[in-house]
Amino acid sequence: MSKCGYVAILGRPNVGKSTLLNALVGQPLAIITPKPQTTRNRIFGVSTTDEIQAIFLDTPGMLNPKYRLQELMVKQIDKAIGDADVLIFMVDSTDFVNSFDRILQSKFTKAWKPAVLALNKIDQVKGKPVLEAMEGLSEFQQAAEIVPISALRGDGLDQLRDLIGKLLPEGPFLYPLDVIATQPERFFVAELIREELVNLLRQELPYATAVKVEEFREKEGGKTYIRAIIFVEKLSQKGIIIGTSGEVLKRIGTTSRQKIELFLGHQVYLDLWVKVRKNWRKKDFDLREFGYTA
Ligand SMILES: Nc1nc2c(ncn2[C@@H]2O[C@H](COP(=O)(O)OP(=O)(O)OP(=O)(O)O)[C@@H](O)[C@H]2O)c(=O)[nH]1
Ligand SMILES: [Mg+2]
Repeated sequence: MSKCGYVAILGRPNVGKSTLLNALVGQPLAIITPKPQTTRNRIFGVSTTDEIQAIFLDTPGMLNPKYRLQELMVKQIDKAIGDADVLIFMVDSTDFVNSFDRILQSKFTKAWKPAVLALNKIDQVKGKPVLEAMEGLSEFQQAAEIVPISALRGDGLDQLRDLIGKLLPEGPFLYPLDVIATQPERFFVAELIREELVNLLRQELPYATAVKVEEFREKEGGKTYIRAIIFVEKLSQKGIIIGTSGEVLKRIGTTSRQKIELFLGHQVYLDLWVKVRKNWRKKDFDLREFGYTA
């Protein structure tokens, strides 16, 4: 009998959840940046082997919400916990005290589902700190096991995969063998542009930007035409993103186009615009338009 189910990856911002999703699926589906709060939606990645299909859900980092977008991010976490058959609680071994989230722990306890604790970034710490972290976390008894991993280098991932395979319920596959992603190409295109923005922009600006793909047209035998809009909250932010004589926007356009072409596997004409949408992070109407829903 085959096994199949949903596996939610949860933890504080920046612990490496998206890096793990990409490593487990073997494709760069989720965007990754050195900054916290990069992921804003649930991202589905399917991994199928002979007998086992695991549908991984990357989630936004757990935080104390201060505005509507962050509230929706926490709702994505709750939804993922509700949908999942197996939960992965990810902690950063370089800072396990601060990355072990108590509220998330209580959500795990209430969900009462099989859980694994993934102690990430072990490439950054050697020997003793890992053991200490594991001792410190031994109170997390709900975890079937604590697995030290490096999502970046791939260490411990076979052990993690085996463990998840054991915990998944029996059942038929939900997706065909060759499916890896379940979200539309438009979503990933918008995310790849946002990845460039988060990487390039400083301070608060990454958090004030959203990207919407307005047009996605495949032309016969040629390039795909994509028109995307970067939304910001203030006119001054628009100025920064465009740059003097447009050089910043040009740079964002060039690098994100290259990434999009790699992702889609063909050439793209990227038409990139910047618009102001005042306080969009606080407005349900705008949030819905940009793809952020509960
Ligand atoms: N050294 C090291 N760095 C890692 C590892 N895993 C992730 N990182 C780095 O940690 C940073 C955050 O990684 P993400 O995968 O974006 O983290 P996240 O948990 O998805 O973050 P949010 O989406 O903001 O919640 C990036 O700079 C990664 O390269 C790891 O195993 N070792
Ligand atoms: Mg992420």
